[in-house]
Amino acid sequence: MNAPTSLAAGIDALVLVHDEGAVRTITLNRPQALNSFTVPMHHALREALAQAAQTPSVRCVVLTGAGRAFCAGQDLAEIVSDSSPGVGDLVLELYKPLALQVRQMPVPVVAAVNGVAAGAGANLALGCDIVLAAESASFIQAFAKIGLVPDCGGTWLLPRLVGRATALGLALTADKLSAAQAQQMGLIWQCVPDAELTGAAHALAARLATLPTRALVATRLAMDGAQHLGLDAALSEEGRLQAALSSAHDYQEGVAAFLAKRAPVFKDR
Ligand code: T3D
Repeated sequence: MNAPTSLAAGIDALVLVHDEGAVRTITLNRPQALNSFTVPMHHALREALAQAAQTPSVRCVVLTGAGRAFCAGQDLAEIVSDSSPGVGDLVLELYKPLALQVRQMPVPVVAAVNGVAAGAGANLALGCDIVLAAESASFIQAFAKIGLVPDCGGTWLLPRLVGRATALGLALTADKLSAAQAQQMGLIWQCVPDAELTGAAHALAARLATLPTRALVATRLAMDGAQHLGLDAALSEEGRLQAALSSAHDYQEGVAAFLAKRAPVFKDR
């Protein structure tokens, strides 16, 4: 893979963007502070995600961190500075829209967790569609240590990923969880050897990029939406989605390719 290229003047040091084929890799880039979030880094990441969403050639995004960490959550030095907007405003005005933006991306998002993911950094990763982590990576719901509740979607995500008992265990103890433990409890998709993380994440993303993007994203949205529905309503929603998807190119192509015993070429986004 080539060296990442910067996104744009003004925000270039904080988030790096690199395209390889249809896969866009977005790298959080404040390694000196373990890629913890400042207000400018929030803006840079949100802009990078928006640009990926608007670029038709991008069919999958990989989110990772520079250096030895994925992301250590909120920059705690910034929060105590005079210019900080305050904790409540930060969460509502920055973490909430970021978590929603990831969940509403029009392409799959793969987290490649290269090192420690703490606080909002952990929940940013866990909000992605598929989470791969290096063996040496770890996940910490660090909020309890500083007197906060899990944010960036943590209260919603954790019980859904691992159930109430484990979610509360993770959140109340703020214990460090290894990537292997995270995989074992179903918090993440896969833990891989450190040296293989970048290659594995890119191979997975490249594979997702060849699949019917619109159906993949509809699957994520349907599963999220079904959390609020009874079985009857979820079944109806599945029918509505299949009706909409089956009139699109990719369904016609998938069926035609199967019948012709050839590889499909999907293009809807
Ligand atoms: O505004 C709000 O607070 C609301 C929003 C909340 C969202 C949240 O994310 S709350 C949770 C915030 N994050 C944390 O509490 C995690 C704090 N960091 C740590 O507990 C540890 O750094 C780690 C467990 C993540 C890693 O430990 P270790 O031993 O590998 O590294 P280290 O030595 O602690 O950190 C290395 C450097 O990164 C160090 O700087 P230095 O001394 O080399 O100049 C450290 O201060 C800096 N760093 C790490 N995390 C943060 C940070 N600087 C600012 N903010 C951080 N979150």
